Amino acid sequence: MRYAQLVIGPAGSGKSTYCSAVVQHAADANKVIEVVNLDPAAEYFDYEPLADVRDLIHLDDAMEDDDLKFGPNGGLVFCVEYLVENADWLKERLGDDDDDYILFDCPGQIELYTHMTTVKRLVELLQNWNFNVCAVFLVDVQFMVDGAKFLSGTMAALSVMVNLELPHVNVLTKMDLLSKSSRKQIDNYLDPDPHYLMGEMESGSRWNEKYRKLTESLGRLIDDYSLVRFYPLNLKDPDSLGDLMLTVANIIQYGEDADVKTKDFEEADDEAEPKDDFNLWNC
Ligand SMILES: Nc1nc2c(ncn2[C@@H]2O[C@H](COP(=O)(O)OP(=O)(O)OP(=O)(O)O)[C@@H](O)[C@H]2O)c(=O)[nH]1
Ligand SMILES: [Mg+2]
Repeated sequence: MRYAQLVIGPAGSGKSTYCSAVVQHAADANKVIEVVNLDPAAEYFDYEPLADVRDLIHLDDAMEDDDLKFGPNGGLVFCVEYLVENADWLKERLGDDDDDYILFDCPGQIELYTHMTTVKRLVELLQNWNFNVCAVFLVDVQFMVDGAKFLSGTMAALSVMVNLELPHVNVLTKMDLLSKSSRKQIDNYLDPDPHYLMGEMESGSRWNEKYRKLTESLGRLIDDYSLVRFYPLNLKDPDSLGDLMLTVANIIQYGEDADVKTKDFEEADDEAEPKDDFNLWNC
């Protein structure tokens, strides 16, 4: 079996930063996790990619082509479709190692995940290549700090879950940026009480006044069926990332039947305790 996280979410939600942090966290535990950059418009990330879609197609190729004449958004969708049409390119770069663990750092265009089918087709390819895939949907917590925004972020997460039909973890990123009072507010949402959310939304916009019952029903639906939960991630706290990695590992069954890959570090001390391969994250 092979293991994969499909790292998705809106623009700037922290996908590439998350991938780097996971690679580092794994390396600290003497494990190897690779990252594939699937963002044809990526300008900066600080991991060394196993494969980079820009070697196949770059957003500029789609925008500067005299026949295609795409703008940035259509161009990005075209690039992802082009990748799926040329899946052999990706397959070759992924190799055929058993038990490897790969993060796919995806573009930040939300419609790719909420209702388009291209990413779903990509996932099916990965599954055909023997990958156990978990979607990790990242949302910047700063856009979730009030009842209406939280509900709207929750609905976006739900659309992605319904569209991709994958095992799925929702993550609130950049928790380190929250003030104490905002953190308290988010804590209230994380253990969702629709009445609390509704209370928050009472005052204010015309939308809330006009569609209060609709909002109330949505809040109750999500709560009654435990449809969407968010995991708060603070990258400044190693335990926070460690706990999330364990959750994902359980979902994709990483480590249950695998000889987990370890780096070929030199043995510094003959007396050192042998490493337990199944103690995935030493956390
Ligand atoms: N303080 C803080 N900043 C973060 C965190 N994660 C990401 N950032 C910052 O947020 C910005 C966007 O992060 P990226 O990792 O590039 O986000 P992305 O989702 O890959 O962005 P796109 O690929 O453009 O959609 C960068 O300036 C990061 O340094 C975090 O956990 N804490
Ligand atoms: Mg990125």
